[in-house]
Amino acid sequence: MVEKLAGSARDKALADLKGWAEIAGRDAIRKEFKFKDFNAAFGFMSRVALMAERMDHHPEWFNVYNRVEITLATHDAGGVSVRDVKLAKFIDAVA
Ligand code: H2B
Repeated sequence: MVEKLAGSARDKALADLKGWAEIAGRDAIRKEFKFKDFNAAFGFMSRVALMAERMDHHPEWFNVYNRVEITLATHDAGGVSVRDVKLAKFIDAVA
């Protein structure tokens, strides 16, 4: 089972991520993405969805037209783990 990140390992991992913010009152990270239109937003979501399935690690997300809000947390660990950091980096690479 994956452990949630803590201490200096957590600080270092989160410092590597650009634009991802910790959520108040919950151990999770969040970022908002804006695209040209719905087609671009949904194309992005499709690429993330395929990777999420491959990783068996899934985002919590909300889409309205060209805007996608993504929250990442590892439910099995009750917080942010290396899996979230890995998925966040993939998401940033395809955005
Ligand atoms: N996604 C996320 N974000 N956290 C999890 O703990 C998780 C998941 N667990 N996707 C996976 C699926 C688990 O429920 C299945 C049974 O492997």
